[in-house]
Amino acid sequence: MLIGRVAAGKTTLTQALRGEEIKYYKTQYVYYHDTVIDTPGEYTERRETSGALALYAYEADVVGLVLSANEPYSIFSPCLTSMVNREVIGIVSGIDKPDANVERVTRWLKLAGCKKIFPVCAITGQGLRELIEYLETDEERARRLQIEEEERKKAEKKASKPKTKAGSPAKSTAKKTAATNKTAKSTAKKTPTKKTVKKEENDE
Ligand SMILES: Nc1nc2c(ncn2[C@@H]2O[C@H](COP(=O)(O)OP(=O)(O)O)[C@@H](O)[C@H]2O)c(=O)[nH]1
Ligand SMILES: [Mg+2]
Repeated sequence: MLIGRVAAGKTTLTQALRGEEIKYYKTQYVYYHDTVIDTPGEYTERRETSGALALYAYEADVVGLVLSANEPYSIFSPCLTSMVNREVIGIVSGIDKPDANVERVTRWLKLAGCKKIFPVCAITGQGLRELIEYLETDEERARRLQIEEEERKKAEKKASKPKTKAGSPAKSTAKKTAATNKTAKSTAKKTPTKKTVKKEENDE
């Protein structure tokens, strides 16, 4: 379950983790996807609703505190994780931002009590693999590796196929590029994380 203030990057990260097209969507309520629970930033920010997140946290295996790399301050209070009876990890989002200060945000998440911190960029995909590998179960890992191996073999076979017709190298290159894109997309789609990030919080 992902929690964090408005615009921390929770929904974009949810889309990236699920291999979906990245597009802006304002989170209206708590969304239960198969492997990720996305929450509205207002729930974290507002005292009246932050308590509700503690209840939603019971639905998750892991809670992810999401803090953008360019935040000027942290909304997560020190030792926050001690109030959560689920594992809490830190996620530094938007590490690609020009004014990112990953080191400072990492410190804040550690101060909140997070032992594992994942710096990520949902737009470029940087750091997502580490996060997915950490959250996936053994069964999911085995399935992902199998899919990746199959995709690799397919790509190898395609690359080693002798060209039957002379000419049109541009066309053949274009085809390979499309295949590569498709492969990446399909691998991401078939590689959901199961452990979800769950939240808790509430510093009342
Ligand atoms: N540069 C950059 N922008 C991001 C990243 N993640 C999210 N954003 C942008 O930040 C804005 C808020 O993202 P969103 O996922 O809706 O935040 P949420 O309110 O926490 O769900 C959107 O305009 C996203 O495009 C990232 O990793 N890098
Ligand atoms: Mg959102």
